[in-house]
Amino acid sequence: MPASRKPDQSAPAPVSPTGVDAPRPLTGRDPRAQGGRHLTTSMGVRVADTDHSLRAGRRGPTLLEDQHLREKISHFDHERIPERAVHARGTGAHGVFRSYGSASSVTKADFLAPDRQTPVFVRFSTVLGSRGAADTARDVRGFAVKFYTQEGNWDLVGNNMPIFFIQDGIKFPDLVHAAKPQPDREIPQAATAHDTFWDFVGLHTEAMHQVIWAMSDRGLPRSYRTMEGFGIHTFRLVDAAGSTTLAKFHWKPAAGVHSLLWEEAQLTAGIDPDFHRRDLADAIEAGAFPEWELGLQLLPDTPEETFEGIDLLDPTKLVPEELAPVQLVGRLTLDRNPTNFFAETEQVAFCTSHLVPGIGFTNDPLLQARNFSYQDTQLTRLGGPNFNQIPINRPHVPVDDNLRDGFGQMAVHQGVTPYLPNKLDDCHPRIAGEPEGGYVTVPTAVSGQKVRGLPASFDDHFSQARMFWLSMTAVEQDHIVDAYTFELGKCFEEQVRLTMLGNLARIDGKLCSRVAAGLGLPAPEGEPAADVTPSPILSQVVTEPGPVLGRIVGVVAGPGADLAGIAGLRKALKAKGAQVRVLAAQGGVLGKGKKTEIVERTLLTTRSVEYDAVLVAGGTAGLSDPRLTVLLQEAFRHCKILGAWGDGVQVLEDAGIDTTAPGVLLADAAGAALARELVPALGRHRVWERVGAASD
Ligand code: HDE
Repeated sequence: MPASRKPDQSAPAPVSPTGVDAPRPLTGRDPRAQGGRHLTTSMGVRVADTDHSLRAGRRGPTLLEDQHLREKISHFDHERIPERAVHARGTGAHGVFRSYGSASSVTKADFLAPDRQTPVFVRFSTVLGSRGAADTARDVRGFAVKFYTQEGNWDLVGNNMPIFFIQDGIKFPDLVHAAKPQPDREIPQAATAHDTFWDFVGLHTEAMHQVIWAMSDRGLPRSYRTMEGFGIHTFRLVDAAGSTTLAKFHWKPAAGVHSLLWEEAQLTAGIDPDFHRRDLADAIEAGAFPEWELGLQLLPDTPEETFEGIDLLDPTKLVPEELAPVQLVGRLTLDRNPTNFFAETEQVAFCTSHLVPGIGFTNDPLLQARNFSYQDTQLTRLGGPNFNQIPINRPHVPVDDNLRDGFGQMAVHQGVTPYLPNKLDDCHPRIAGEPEGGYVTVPTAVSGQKVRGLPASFDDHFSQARMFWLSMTAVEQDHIVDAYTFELGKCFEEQVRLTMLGNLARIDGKLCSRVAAGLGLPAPEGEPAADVTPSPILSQVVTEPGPVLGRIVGVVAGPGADLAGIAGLRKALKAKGAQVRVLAAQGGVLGKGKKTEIVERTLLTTRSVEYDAVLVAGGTAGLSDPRLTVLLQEAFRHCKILGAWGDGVQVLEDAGIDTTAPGVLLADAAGAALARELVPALGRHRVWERVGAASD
């Protein structure tokens, strides 16, 4: 018998990237995978040498009988699985969903009853890039949540935008073929800025609403923690008495909804392609647990399935929150990083068809196609029909499914009756009626001719795109104009640009003429929809300071820096959930009296994009470095808070920063007064006053 594994006391404690004490646990490992103290073959035979293959003489050929060599190489050869066809690049976390109970009046779903706590696994993703792509590409983000409820798993597979590019799932392969890298040279990676994407969406005007969202700041989230999430489709909720209500699902982030600037996103793609992945993991490790509230827009289940003239089956339309407020029903907290990326984040399989009692589908033609696709895609991606037995996919309730055999079967089933009905095993497993928690589809009337086509109410492709445009503030409109101009400027085919300009003219004349001017093309005439009411809630610009949870404040320090001041600032910010990161010319530890500070970034390893605000500590005067000048100027140009105390002000001035500009905080010392100014300023996210918005 192999001796049980004991912690190696002599090994140095592993250092976590956030400085949090997180020693690797040596207990709790699966004895079937990491059991004993010795290296073994997969058959459990101890290995005597893993560095030399078995050879006929030291200068001779390698022998086929070397089982350890063949197994080691062969397993390695098959270590990769196909990446997801879309949403290949992503990252995940474990957490818990706590229900407020406020949804009990509209759904019998047990996990939404009062005081329920449900474990969850969440995966965030970009859509277009492959597994190794950069996190900050302009793109839609996936927001997929697996709820391990007491009634089985429910997967809410959503995005960070409330609508989609197409109305019927049959077009999804066309959309993705057009948006992915072009098939001849396989470029560009993770970007819509190319001819085939704009060719397709230009000709499919139903995409206009989703495209303007993607061209807005929503396409560049600051962090996964600062994204909203949406289930997009309308679902049908059913209560214990059988009454139904239509509903749209929303996730509201506790950290507010914030984005990067385009230049920041581009720089970040080079400086830290893992920016969002790292941000999520670091926040969880540091105890700044990301949170969202789940909300419902509740809509009467009428035979027309419309609300205020909006067709609820059309996934290119949203219901403005001003018309149907989001009612909060629970809180999601992400509090645990995965232990193994492959086993958990890569192998998690979300399927829109995974439902629990109390939640049902509508006939949204996009949702109906998804219900086929997600189950189907896992068969190749995860190598067969038993992917639900992979630990991350398993429900946390007993399973008895009568499904048998197949690739990767993990269970050793007993008995001879994997069929129903049977008498040989007393009709086991039993069918559960509704009172016993069986999933019963809500009876809904269906009638109509068998046709390929959509209702006429799906024909309006422009009014909500216009609503979105009109709901943006001037600075957000500027960003949208820049994004269209950049993306269409990357297209080579003039007809692609002209078609799109024709579409923009139908959204808004000013938007069209500004983009046309940037492209050096004439602006076509169009007739934008009349009587469109803006929905101001769609704007991300905050007028009142929001929370600063998880925000990063970079503090530039030199050998003589005021370390007591830095420590005080850290304490004040930590109380609000924000973090201080010290950066200096060289790495190591700064020391002054009894105070020390670890340098987490040097001017060589950092850029301004890593910070929400940058301060220069007192006692740093004299620090002069072209990289520091770039860092401070970039932070200023990106409308971030800058600040300094004591002689640190000199460093800002030396870098050419206008210290009288809005959002530049100056203080004599890093006392409470500075923190009092800094926190609300951070909570406003950006100092937009620094840029004169052009669209007014
Ligand atoms: Fe997906 N989508 N999708 N999608 N989707 C996949 O499933 C598909 C759509 C979304 O983190 C795939 O497991 C079709 C809308 C997310 O693992 C695939 C259609 C929304 C994720 C697939 C859509 C999404 C996926 C690829 C049109 C927002 C990542 C791998 C009918 C509500 C989940 C996989 C994760 C992944 C198909 C449209 C969100 C191929 C056919 C609308 C967040 O099955």
